[in-house]
Amino acid sequence: MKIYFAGSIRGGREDAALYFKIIDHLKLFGEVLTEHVGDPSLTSAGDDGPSDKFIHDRDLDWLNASDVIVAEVTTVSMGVGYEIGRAVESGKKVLCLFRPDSGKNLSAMISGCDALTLSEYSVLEDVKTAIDRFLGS
Ligand code: 6IA
Repeated sequence: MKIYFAGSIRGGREDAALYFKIIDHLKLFGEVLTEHVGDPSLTSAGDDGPSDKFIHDRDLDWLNASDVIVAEVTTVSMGVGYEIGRAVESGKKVLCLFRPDSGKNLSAMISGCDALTLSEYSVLEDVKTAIDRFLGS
C-alpha cells in the first residue's frame, strides 16, 4: 500500500516530532511516500527541492500515486488543506487526525466534509488505534 502522509511544513513545525512517530506507525502498513514531512531537520524556513514548482509537482505525483492519505491537521497548513482537497476530489480515502486539546480550531471545510474520515485524539496511542481501524478496514 502506498501512503501519503501530510503534515505542516511552512504552517509551522511544532508537531514535527509527532509526525515522525505517526509515519513510523504508518510504515507497518506500507510505503510512506512523504517521509521527509517527519524529518526534524526540515524547518519551516528550510528547503528540500530546487524550487516550489518542483516540490508541488513532485508531491502531486506522489498524491496521485498513493492509495490513501493520512493528514495531521492540528497545525493549520495551507499546503495540507490543499492536499486534502485534491485527494478528496480524486476520490482517495482520506484520514484526518486532529488534537482538540491543542486549543486550535479545526476548519469547517475539514470537519464538515463527509468524504473524509476525521479522528480526534489526545495521545499517540489514540492515533495508532485510528490508523489501525482506518487502514485495516
Ligand atoms: O503549507 P505547508 O508548507 O505547511 O504544506 C505542507 C504540506 O505540503 C506537506 O504535507 C507536504 O506534503 C507539502 N509540502 C510543502 N512544502 C514541502 C516541501 N518543502 N517538501 C515536501 N513537501 C512539501 C518545502 C520547503 C519547506 C521546508 C520550506
